[in-house]
Amino acid sequence: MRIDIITCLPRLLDSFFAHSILKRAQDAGHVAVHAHDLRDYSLNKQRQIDDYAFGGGAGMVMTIEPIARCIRHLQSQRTYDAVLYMTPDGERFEQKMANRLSMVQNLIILCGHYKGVDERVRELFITQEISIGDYVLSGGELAACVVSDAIIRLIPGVLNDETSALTDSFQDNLLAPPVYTRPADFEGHAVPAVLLSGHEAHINDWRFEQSLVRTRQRRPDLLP
Ligand code: 6GU
Repeated sequence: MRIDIITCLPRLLDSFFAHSILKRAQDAGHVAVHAHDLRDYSLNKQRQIDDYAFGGGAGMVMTIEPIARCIRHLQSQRTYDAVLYMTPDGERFEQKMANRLSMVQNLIILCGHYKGVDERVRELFITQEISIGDYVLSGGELAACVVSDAIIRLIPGVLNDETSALTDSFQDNLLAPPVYTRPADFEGHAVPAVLLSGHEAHINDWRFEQSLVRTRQRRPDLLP
């Protein structure tokens, strides 16, 4: 998979992709992430990428030309399966969407800033608008990182058995069960005995039951 992220703050993305699973996924060739500085596509001497809103009002609007030039440049190199725009008024990002996006080949993610992008960008270039929740971030970069992370870890081969995505919360619309490691007793607080029993069927039953309990308590909206 290839992910091209269009942003006016490319350096903001660097450290996020330079560690842990996301770094290993890139090193192993499962995914290539490229950040593109929108200002490089401005024809303006000041490398300007925003302007005052027609009709007045506070806040700058990101202009269409640099975005169009960047997206068209990328699209001249390869075919993209989706062009995502990160925006608080987009469709809410959920695991189902991550699963679907993890199967595509080439992805563009456009990060918004200021009062957003000229509406014509959305009409002409964007195939899907995504929000990561009902709160407002200063820019789409963090949201692009969130979406990329959720997608990349689902690419076959990125996770090993130990980190398998199959046992994640939400993968079966249930929250994950509690987990424990050594010591078996911490200051009188013992690990549930069933986990030390070595009885795999009992352990699986217990985990499923705990998933149900946890989901009922914390996220009853996930249950049918
Ligand atoms: Cl995708 N962008 C911004 N700026 N704020 C958000 C968001 C995205 N999703 C939730 N809040």
